[in-house]
Amino acid sequence: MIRKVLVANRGEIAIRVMRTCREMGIISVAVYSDADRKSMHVRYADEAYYIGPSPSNESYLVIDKIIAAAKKSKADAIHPGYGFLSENATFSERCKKEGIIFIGPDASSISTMGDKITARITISKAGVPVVPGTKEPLTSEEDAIKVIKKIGLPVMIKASAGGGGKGMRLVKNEKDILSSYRGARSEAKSAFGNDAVYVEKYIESPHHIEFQILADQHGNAVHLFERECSVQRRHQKVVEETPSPLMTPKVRAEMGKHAVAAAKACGYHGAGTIEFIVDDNLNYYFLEMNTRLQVEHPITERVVGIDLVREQINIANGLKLGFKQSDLSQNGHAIECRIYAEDPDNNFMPSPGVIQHITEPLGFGVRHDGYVYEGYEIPIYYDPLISKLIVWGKTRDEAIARMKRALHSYKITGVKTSIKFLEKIMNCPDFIEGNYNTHFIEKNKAFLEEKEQCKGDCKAIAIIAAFMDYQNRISRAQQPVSNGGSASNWKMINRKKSISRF
Ligand code: MV4
Repeated sequence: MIRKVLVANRGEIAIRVMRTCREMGIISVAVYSDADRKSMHVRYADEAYYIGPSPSNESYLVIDKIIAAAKKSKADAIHPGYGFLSENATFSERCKKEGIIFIGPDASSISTMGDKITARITISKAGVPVVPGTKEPLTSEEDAIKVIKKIGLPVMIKASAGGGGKGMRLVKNEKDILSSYRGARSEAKSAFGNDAVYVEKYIESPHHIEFQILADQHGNAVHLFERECSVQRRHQKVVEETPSPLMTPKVRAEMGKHAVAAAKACGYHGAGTIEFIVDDNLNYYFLEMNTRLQVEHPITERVVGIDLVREQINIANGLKLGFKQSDLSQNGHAIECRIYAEDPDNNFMPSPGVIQHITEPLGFGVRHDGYVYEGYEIPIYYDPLISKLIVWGKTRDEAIARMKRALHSYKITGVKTSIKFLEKIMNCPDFIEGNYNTHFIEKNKAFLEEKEQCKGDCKAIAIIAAFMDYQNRISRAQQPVSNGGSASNWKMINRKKSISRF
């Protein structure tokens, strides 16, 4: 049984994994780069090991360094989090070879799903609908023209080694076929070292809906329903919710079955996600599978009532799933907002820097998965995600109201954040009506990018007010405490007040 886990990650996800470890009585081990010496995940862990310079290709991505830290710490398992080595088949294989449990799927599942053409073939054999298109790489320029004309424009040319929007080309006109084919191939070659590309019919205005699955090592698999992830900006998710406003019980059950079939088709075990694109008529097609825990997993945890990291660890321990599909249901509604250190008024430029002040949102139905603290400097080297704000409500309307309340009370100074932008999304009529697809942000650009009226003077006044507040706090903190050793002045004052008031 796993008793010590090395978390090969940083930031909020490293802490999120360690929290569950602590609940399970498992010792947690952090690894950290130069930039992360003062990171919260290092403080939270029971032990921490230095793994090198700040750039991730010299630390968090170096398999040998992670393995060396695992051996030194005598960890018996590694949790990869998301990103970094989480979907690296070589890493999964290496852990196995070293006698360390990889908390995730086998190398073969990762490879099958990592190659998008192989994934399409495997998935469609299992009876899951895939986007109409090719199941082989394009072989030549002539082949590209022939195949694309047969499928019919518009199409997307995609890199087989790609995913998440990298190495994709939308082709609308016949005259653009060759340049798009060449562009996609060379982009794929330089990004992935593999220039295999394939073609899919272009689905106009799709929804991105994904299904969470869990599969044990004994052939049992269930789905934990869907997440609606259509609110995206440049292939970066911004808001996720579950249930999807688009979904019906019938389609949900059908897609869930297909998601489970997809997982079984690649011999999967662990937590995974099947992504679908869905059109307005609820036709759905497999897009890709993510063979890791996802950023947005907490909304599923909240609505289904299952700790996904605990399940990952149990599965890695060789335990059978402790529940059947019929035991699972969706309770209420959950929404996640991703808070980035980015400037929405300046094309979402990353805004690294020192956190001067943070007031985290709290209260009923609110979960805040973060890692920053006052005085912490957000490094330039990694993803600028500061935290994830997750709320629950009995209904979607209640969840939206709660998210607005939580965003309103969330204060961060020192770096620019996406909080104001997220508040605008929560106030956007299309979002409130659940009437949106992957074009939501583009379609509502004017509404979402409207600058605040309060600039100039108002901004100056806000700065003065903040400074006065700061001074006030410092002078209060420095006042000597002297109450003659009896009950505190505060209590006496309040007692008098309360007598006069009530
Ligand atoms: C598509 C598509 C339309 N038709 N494939 C973007 C990310 C990658 N996972 C696949 N993506 C898309 N593939 C076909 N055949 C539209 C997108 C797409 C998209 C998908 C999900 C969420 C946001 C998106 C934004 C633009 C394009």
